[in-house]
Amino acid sequence: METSSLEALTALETLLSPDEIMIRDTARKFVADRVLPGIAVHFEMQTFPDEIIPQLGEMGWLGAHIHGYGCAGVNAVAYGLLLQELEYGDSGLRSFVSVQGSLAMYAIYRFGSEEQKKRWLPRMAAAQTIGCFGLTEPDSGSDPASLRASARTVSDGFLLNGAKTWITNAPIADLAVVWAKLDGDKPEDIRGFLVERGTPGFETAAIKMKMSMRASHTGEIVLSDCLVPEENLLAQSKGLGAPLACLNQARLGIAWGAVGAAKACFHSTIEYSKSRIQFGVPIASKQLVQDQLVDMASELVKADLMNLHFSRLRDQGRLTHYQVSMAKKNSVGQALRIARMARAIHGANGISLEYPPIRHMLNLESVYTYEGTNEIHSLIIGRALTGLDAF
Ligand code: TGC
Ligand code: FAD
Repeated sequence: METSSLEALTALETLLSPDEIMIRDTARKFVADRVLPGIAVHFEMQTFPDEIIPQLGEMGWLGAHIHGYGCAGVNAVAYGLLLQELEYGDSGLRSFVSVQGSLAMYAIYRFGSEEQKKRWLPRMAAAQTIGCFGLTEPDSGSDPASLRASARTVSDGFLLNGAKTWITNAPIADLAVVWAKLDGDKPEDIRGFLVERGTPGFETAAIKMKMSMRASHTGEIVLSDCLVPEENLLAQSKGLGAPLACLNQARLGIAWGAVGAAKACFHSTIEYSKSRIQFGVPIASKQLVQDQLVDMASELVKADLMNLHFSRLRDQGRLTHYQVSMAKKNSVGQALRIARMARAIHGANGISLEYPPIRHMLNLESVYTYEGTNEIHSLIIGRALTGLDAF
């Protein structure tokens, strides 16, 4: 009987260039060889595979969508395909690459001086400097306009005070992009600052006891009279629009990435349901199981096509931030549904790290919340559709 793989069903390759396919396949092999064999143990032990960080730099995957300054300058589709393959491995790995490239490096690329770009971007692309992006605070999550971190102009620079929490890579970062209000308390006063590890008054601490994103460094940043030199201000960043512009970059990558996590769950479910015998036949021969497989496959095809279309628009400079919200919300919401269905079809084995669904399902709970929660993206799209602010 003729059967079809998910890839054959989507036929995405018919819409990709040879370069895009090459990047995807290279990342796929890397994940199969270097990530999948050990990732479940990392998740269980709550460690990140730090040994692959230099390799991510050697492959040219850090800030891969940035042009110049030692970065690869690939298009939005190739970047998305790369992130999808990485998240097929684990959301923690894609998070590492997103935060380094789409948030920390992009903030410098977009809002930094020529000197700052030349100083930091080549090192960050090569994984010699690890960055993080500090926007969220204990009392300021979905509403970043309310952030309280402050910067005060002093004779030799800026004095930073405040706290950031739930910051990916903070515990290992050499350089933190910190968003704080400069000499005022209004959203328009928000500016980006580069805070180097070792600066007195800059401390980080790891957040433990996570049941999601266990293979990822997550932490807090505390700033206590932290003196940042004048040359470390991202001078072009003014107001809340600056960090939100960085989020536009990362959110599209997350849309692609979440589909990778869901594909890993789907592939495992196809294999498992064909080999698991109950009532004398494979459970895949049951209509209720097939209906779920079809549901999963259809959503994966739709998500790939939406992400591809929106990424082509980005490459043409025509993508809006509410389209980005739609892609993020759709991909992550469907990925989480698919991971939960996959977990259930694996039965009791579905709760074991021997199989990928439970790990992806738990990770996707974070992805559902970060970079704008599922609800916040509804409100962004709703405002675009109606012109009415429901925040
Ligand atoms: P609002 O009045 O809508 O906007 C304020 C100003 O910003 C402009 N703007 C944008 N600019 C660029 N891109 C966007 N997406 C933008 N959205 C808005 C807007 O035009 C305005 O500019 P101006 O010049 O007129 O002042 O602001 P609001 O206060 O009503 O709130 C907007 C809202 C809720 C959409 C926004 O605050 C939001 O997106 N909240 C969610 C917060 C969030 O996503 N945090 C993420 C933290 S980083 C993270 O999670 C990293 S996880 C990484 C990983 O591990 O992978
Ligand atoms: P809240 O904003 O308190 O939201 C709680 C609930 O209320 C949510 O369900 C939300 O949708 C709902 N809600 C809020 N406002 C409304 C409204 N107006 N209408 C309806 N419902 C609403 N942040 C960074 O800055 N940098 C990072 O690198 C980073 N990495 C992260 C890594 C992980 C693993 C996690 C879990 C988070 C990370 N974050 C990071 C933080 C993340 O961006 C925030 O958690 C997110 O923005 C939501 O904020 P909150 O957790 O404070 O939730």
